[in-house]
Amino acid sequence: MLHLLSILSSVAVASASWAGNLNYRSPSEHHPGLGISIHKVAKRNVANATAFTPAQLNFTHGVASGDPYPSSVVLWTRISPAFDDDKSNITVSGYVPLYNHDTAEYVKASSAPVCVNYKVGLDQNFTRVISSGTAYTSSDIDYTVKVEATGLEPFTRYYYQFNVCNSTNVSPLGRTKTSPAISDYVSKIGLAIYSCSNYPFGFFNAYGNPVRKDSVDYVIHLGDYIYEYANGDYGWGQSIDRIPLPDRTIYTLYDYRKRIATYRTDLDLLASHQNFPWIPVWDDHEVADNTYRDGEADLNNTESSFVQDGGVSVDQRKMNAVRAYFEWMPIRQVEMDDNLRIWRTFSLGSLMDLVMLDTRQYDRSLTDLYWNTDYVHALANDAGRSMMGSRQENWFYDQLTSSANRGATWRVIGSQTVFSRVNESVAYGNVNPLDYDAWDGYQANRNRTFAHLQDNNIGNNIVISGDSHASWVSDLVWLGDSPYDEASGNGSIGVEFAGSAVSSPCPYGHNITLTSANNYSDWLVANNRELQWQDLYYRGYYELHVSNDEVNASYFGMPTVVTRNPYEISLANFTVKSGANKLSRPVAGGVAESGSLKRGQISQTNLTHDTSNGTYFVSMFDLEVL
Ligand SMILES: *[C@@H]1O[C@H](CO)[C@@H](O)[C@H](O)[C@H]1NC(C)=O
Ligand SMILES: *[C@@H]1O[C@H](CO)[C@@H](O)[C@H](O)[C@H]1NC(C)=O
Ligand SMILES: *[C@@H]1O[C@H](CO)[C@@H](O)[C@H](O)[C@H]1NC(C)=O
Ligand SMILES: *[C@@H]1O[C@H](CO)[C@@H](O)[C@H](O)[C@H]1NC(C)=O
Ligand SMILES: *[C@@H]1O[C@H](CO)[C@@H](O)[C@H](O)[C@H]1NC(C)=O
Ligand SMILES: *[C@@H]1O[C@H](CO)[C@@H](O)[C@H](O)[C@H]1NC(C)=O
Ligand SMILES: *[C@@H]1O[C@H](CO)[C@@H](O)[C@H](O)[C@H]1NC(C)=O
Ligand SMILES: *[C@@H]1O[C@H](CO)[C@@H](O)[C@H](O)[C@H]1NC(C)=O
Ligand SMILES: *[C@@H]1O[C@H](CO)[C@@H](O)[C@H](O)[C@H]1NC(C)=O
Ligand SMILES: *[C@@H]1O[C@H](CO)[C@@H](O)[C@H](O)[C@H]1NC(C)=O
Ligand SMILES: *[C@@H]1O[C@H](CO)[C@@H](O)[C@H](O)[C@H]1NC(C)=O
Ligand SMILES: CC(=O)N[C@H]1CO[C@H](CO)[C@@H](O)[C@@H]1O
Repeated sequence: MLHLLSILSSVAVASASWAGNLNYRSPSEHHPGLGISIHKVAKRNVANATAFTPAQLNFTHGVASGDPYPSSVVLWTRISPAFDDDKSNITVSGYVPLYNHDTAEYVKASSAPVCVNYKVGLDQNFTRVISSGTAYTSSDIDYTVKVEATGLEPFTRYYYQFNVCNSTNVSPLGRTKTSPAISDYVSKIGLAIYSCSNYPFGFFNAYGNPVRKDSVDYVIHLGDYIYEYANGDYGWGQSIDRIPLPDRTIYTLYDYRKRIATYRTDLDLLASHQNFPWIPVWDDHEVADNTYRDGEADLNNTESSFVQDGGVSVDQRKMNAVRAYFEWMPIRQVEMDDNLRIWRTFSLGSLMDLVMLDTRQYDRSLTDLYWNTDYVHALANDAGRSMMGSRQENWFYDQLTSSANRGATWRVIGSQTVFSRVNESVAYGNVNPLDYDAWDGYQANRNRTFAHLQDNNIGNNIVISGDSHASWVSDLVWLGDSPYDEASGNGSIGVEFAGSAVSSPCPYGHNITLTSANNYSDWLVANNRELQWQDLYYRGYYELHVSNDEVNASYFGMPTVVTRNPYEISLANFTVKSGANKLSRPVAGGVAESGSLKRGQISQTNLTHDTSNGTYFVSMFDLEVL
């Protein structure tokens, strides 16, 4: 208590440390309902501080890092007197009820803030501390801590650790890596790319495998990091002892916090956050199913559900979801004044620019809400439709141009949904054969993207996408506009790698057999000219290894996700040569393990590799740390 008062007696120091926790400004500093008044919180805590002893506090959910820049990186942890999440929420008026964990009541009187130090060093022993600082957290932000460690060197591996101020209560040891400086030459960058991790449908083994192999530099998540459903509505958590809490459809701020916190108990997810910096974006399920700018599929939003806050208008449920996401994810707030902005670019040396889009929450035109599919189908080719909104679209095209102008070898574009046209009439029927919630429902936006690349002669484009729970590898082709030869790949202006789900089930049948899945894949590959390989059966992820001469994509399938295990199967490997703008032929070297490969073989050898095998596994951390 004494130390606490002494820290806070220096107003300047204290407010700097409060502001140092980015979550007090999250997601927007300038809108009362979307941010927290640091001044009020600091004052409240000075008046009635009841300090927790270090022994009462736990680092409940490990550590994480993300959004690497050449000289800084975002570090995250949670240090709390309770494992449970905070039940207080922010109302439009700015009133902050505080939850007292002992009496289980909402009270006005405050608990004391928690003070943490963090340090960053080049080795695990912190022989030399390169960056350090102090930050506060409190119930207002669910006891999360998010700081930016600065003064770092480009493309360098660092270790970091938090501790409760003036105590030996330390967090797990984290490892991270800054990005290369914008014009530096880098020979190779490895990325592990994920989407669609659904807790009650399986263990997140896919997250753990690159940790065990130590095979990449950064982790990309293209969204559906959590799902909003009750287990009974979408999940088989009962059978694998993975019930997502709170076990109901989630709406409130507490609900979203608790749901992310539950996911963040998966040991492989924790290991990935602890070992690699993440660059994530959201898709729809971070809020709800099939969201767009103004609504979602399972709730008809009304005007009164929208919170008006300065120039900002956000649906209340979306606001809760966004707030919890910013509290829990190690990401930056690119632009505090633009609510919901998450789209951003990472320049990774002269090698590549990674352009991360938000084709979902920010400013997407009406989507397929299931009762309006015919209508959205009718609109799908309307010139006015956008997945991003004009502000983000203009920014996107500018990013592509400036990336080419600065001479970055590759442009990697992170999209939530599958970009390429996919005729799925084999599953959907002939009336509405496309997925109108994906880019097929927003053809004008896709055309504008193609036109921009084509008109400005911008090559070496790789689209990465998720959302679909299946793997799709295609030449990037403006069908109907450019002549395309599916055998040679001529006429393509890039490649799309769409990845399967970490654990969300196969879209063609939750417990589909391999034979049945591969039969569907055969149909899809036969009826979509630009689609070169497709697999429905395996849950998994892929790695992208980018060098100046070529990009290699390696797809991995999980033999099973109903147990925690370190096994994986190599499904297919692809190469894109610099300047070729298409998949190298023969695609996948002519052989894939599963699915369907155009002009190629399916081997089905089922060679399962153990990623915990000694030659792969270099772990200095105890994965069972929790
Ligand atoms: C913190 O962790 C310790 C040891 O794991 C446990 O005994 C204690 O109950 C935890 N405290 C809280 C507040 O969760
Ligand atoms: C401090 O606690 C006292 C007694 O519980 C209460 O009356 C007062 O309102 C509190 N002050 C603040 C600023 O919360
Ligand atoms: C860290 O310290 C331990 C024990 O003092 C020592 O065995 C280890 O080699 C050191 N590691 C590094 C990277 O300096
Ligand atoms: C805020 O918390 C109260 C009390 O739990 C709850 O009734 C209300 O629905 C919550 N509102 C939001 C927006 O989360
Ligand atoms: C939303 O409104 C549409 C049109 O009135 C209706 O068909 C649909 O069932 C409603 N959905 C929900 C979830 O209430
Ligand atoms: C989808 O494929 C089927 C079978 O090849 C074809 O009959 C149908 O016209 C296609 N639909 C579209 C929109 O391309
Ligand atoms: C998109 O491009 C295709 C191929 O040129 C064309 O058929 C379609 O009408 C275009 N749609 C829009 C909205 O530009
Ligand atoms: C599918 O598999 C899961 C996990 O093993 C199981 O819980 C579920 O009951 C199965 N569903 C069906 C319809 O067989
Ligand atoms: C992919 O490449 C790796 C490394 O060369 C190899 O071990 C693996 O068998 C390949 N997978 C397939 C399906 O060809
Ligand atoms: C692959 O092999 C494992 C172990 O032999 C087996 O359990 C699994 O069913 C096989 N998977 C397929 C898709 O054949
Ligand atoms: C690695 O795998 C090989 C082949 O299965 C096995 O012979 C070897 O013992 C394994 N090594 C370890 C450390 O598990
Ligand atoms: C006695 C002591 O070590 N006090 C320290 C407690 O922590 C704060 C914040 O890190 C330091 O400023 C004090 O020196």
